Amino acid sequence: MTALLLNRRQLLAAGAATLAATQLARAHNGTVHVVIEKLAFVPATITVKVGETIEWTNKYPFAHTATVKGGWEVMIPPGKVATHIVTADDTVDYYCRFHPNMKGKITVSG
Ligand SMILES: [Cu+2]
Repeated sequence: MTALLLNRRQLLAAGAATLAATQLARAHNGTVHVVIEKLAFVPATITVKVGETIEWTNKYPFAHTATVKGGWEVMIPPGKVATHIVTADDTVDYYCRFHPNMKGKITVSG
């Protein structure tokens, strides 16, 4: 049983390494900019490619987040920029944990 679990872990680790290498190969340093304006993500809907960077700029004196339910979360402090590197499974809806009416949508293409 333990050995089986270990093997599964090793398999998962190998898979993750392969995925990381694939993403690295496909990365093309593109950056997609989203600005937080008046409690909204602008633009609210973006289309991105695997390996690109999404960069949120928060010009306001409130902290915001880009939160994917059951997934990742990026904290965007006041006056700061925060980033997330796009992975293949990032076709998601996201919102701000502090202001749930702030909503955005990411579509991964290609
Ligand atoms: Cu917010």
